[in-house]
Amino acid sequence: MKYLEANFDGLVGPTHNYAGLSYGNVASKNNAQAVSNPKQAALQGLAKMKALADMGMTQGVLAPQARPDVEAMRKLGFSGSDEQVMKSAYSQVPHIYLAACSASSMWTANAATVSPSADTADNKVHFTPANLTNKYHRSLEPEVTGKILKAVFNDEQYFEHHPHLPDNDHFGDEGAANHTRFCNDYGESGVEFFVYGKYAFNDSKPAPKKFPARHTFEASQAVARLHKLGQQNQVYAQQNPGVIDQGVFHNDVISVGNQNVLFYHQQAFLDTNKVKSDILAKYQGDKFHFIEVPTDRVSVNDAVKSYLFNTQLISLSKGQMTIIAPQECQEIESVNHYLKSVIEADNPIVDVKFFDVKQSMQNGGGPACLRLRVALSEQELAATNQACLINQSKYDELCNWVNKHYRDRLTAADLATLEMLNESRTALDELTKILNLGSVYPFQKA
Ligand code: SUG
Repeated sequence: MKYLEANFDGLVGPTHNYAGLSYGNVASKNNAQAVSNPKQAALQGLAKMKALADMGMTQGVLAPQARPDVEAMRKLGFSGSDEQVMKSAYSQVPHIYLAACSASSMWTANAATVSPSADTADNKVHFTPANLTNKYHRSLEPEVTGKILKAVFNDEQYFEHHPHLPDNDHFGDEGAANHTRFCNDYGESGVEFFVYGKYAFNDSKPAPKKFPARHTFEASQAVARLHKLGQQNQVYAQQNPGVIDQGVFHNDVISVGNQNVLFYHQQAFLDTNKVKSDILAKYQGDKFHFIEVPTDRVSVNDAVKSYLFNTQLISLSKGQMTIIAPQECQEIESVNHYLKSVIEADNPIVDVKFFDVKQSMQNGGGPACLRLRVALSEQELAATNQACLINQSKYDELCNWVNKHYRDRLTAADLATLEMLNESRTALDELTKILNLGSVYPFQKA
């Protein structure tokens, strides 16, 4: 049977804005209060999806969350009509109100951890939405993320959906941003590589000092248990706390893997030699390539600015991989130079393609943040909600939908208006029909 890797990108929501919500994420902090362009952001994302579909990849789309999240403000004690709740929350606690308006669900690498059926004891594809407890604005996502995933992968014969882990820092889980899978063919049993920032139940272990480690070892282990992974399918590695303190808030900002390649920065892991030997001890397949980028070629600072590692490493044919990079990688000399040398070197990476995802990049989200990888068999793909797959007509339909509903300029004050709430709900209600999702948003229950 044929297996493939599908990418499910997050559609940027109509409230996309820059609120400086993510302490430890340098771009988010640096662009706080910039005026955003949600229309351009959504179209940039759709253009990337369409380009990958045109390259022959299976490309899906995940709906955004409903924002502003008025119910979240009610839970904090604001009352009255929707408009009264929005206005009083915005005037009394603007920073908290803006968190409830974030379009951060666009970064679907943080939506969930996914284990393909080739790795799981019951041969089902397992999904666990990430709890994203470390940031309030992101902790509002998992409930609806779970509903959207169930509406996309909606066949119990093939797909197993778990609730998100306990909402507590001890089990901080950032999903696939800290999870990669190595395998020979996508349908063969693989090595799932779980990277965590700290131990929650062991204070004697190293941890970052300045910025938070959002993801714990204990969370990774819990997900592996829920997904019924065999011992041979799991490898764990601690992120280097020193790079978290330099703005590497997820592992996918400092390393990326695919099939028989791990492309990573010299400083990515606490113990690189152990990472290599642990992977090699369990990986079964063609020659494995560790492509280590030395600090004297690309500094951690340039890696964070360019998002060299927040690139998608995709296989377009057997043994030949292409890097999907943000334009910023072309603009930073050391990185552009390095990418040229990687293509020429003896490894599976043969090409690099650059994309303009600047609206997302300014909030710390590169091409890899925008996608959730789901390895599927042909049968599993056939059981997937077909209305969520990108082809020419779905792309056209979604672009028209964006052009009809989205603004091209959005400020913080706009987010506290009833017009914004109504616009967003009207757009998303229509989207659930385009994507055949049923009712996934709390406002649709009313
Ligand atoms: O969680 N930024 C996101 C970026 C997520 C990137 N994802 C991966 N690396 N996989 C975050 O920090 C900023 C929102 C704001 O400041 O308005 C934000 O949430």
